[in-house]
Amino acid sequence: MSTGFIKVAPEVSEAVSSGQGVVALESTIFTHGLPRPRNIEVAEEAEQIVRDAGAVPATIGVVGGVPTVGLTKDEIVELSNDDDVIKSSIRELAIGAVNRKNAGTTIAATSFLAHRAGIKVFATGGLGGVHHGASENFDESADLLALALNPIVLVSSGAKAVLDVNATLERFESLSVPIVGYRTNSYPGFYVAESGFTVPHRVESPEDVATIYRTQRAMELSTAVLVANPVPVEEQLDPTGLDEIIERAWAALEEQKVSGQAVTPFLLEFIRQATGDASLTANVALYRNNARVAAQIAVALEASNGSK
Ligand code: PSU
Ligand code: MN
Repeated sequence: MSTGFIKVAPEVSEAVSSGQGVVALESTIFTHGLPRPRNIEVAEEAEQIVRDAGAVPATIGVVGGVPTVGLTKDEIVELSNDDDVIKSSIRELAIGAVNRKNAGTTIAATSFLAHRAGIKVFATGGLGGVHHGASENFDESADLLALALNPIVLVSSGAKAVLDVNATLERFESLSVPIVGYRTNSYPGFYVAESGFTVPHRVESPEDVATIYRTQRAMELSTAVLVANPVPVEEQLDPTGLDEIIERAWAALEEQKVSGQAVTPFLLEFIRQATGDASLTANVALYRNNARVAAQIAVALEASNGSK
């Protein structure tokens, strides 16, 4: 199927039209968020987890400038190994028509493309959000506005630890994007189960999420539903010393004058090195867990569709 500007893999378009559960997966996580060769393994494993839970995975990225929903294994490998791969948020999508580059799509771009392809559920690791110092440097991820404009269920483990979590939660409130804790009252802290902030609402099951999503759609709201799913406590990063590492990451960012799209990958990589890969282990663990829960929600959504 082609919608004119995006390419959708046959397996994905068939699953969407026949009412099978489908889960979108982003590609910035493996083009810019994880080191090689782990990135390819994690991308493939996430797809397998979705399949094992009875849904169809649709990894989304840009191949030679073409936004593609449902990357093949070869395309995942190509993007993962491309030294020239760019990071595409929504504003880069049409530029691909000119530069013809491969790109990893962020949560913002992936949400947009998934929704255009009729996919309702999306699993990721950690959300983009408001960076520290945003009142002066205006660094707020495009993920925020995109989640106000693209109705999709997004399963994540909270905003990335390097962000100003309080400001991020305030912005989601302003944008009318609901956040529900998945079997928790705590807003997750990405690498760790708790950020220190609470969520106003909690849900207990994939069916609860499906009901909220369907109700929002019936109301014709354009907003996403954010499902905050914490990393399992036994797999979380040891929080001892984490604050100090994050402080050092910010200092290095300022010293090296990193800005724009490079900020998030820089901070994540700094933390990985400073924790001797422990942050990577936690990142992979939470992503696996999110892929599984997202697939359960996708299946529940289609089951409730069928009974209507
Ligand atoms: N979560 C991760 N690793 C990542 C990202 C999220 O575990 O690499 C990516 C997502 O694609 C997210 C992006 O949309 O970082 C946010 O980047 P920015 O702050 O530049 O908007
Ligand atoms: Mn930014």
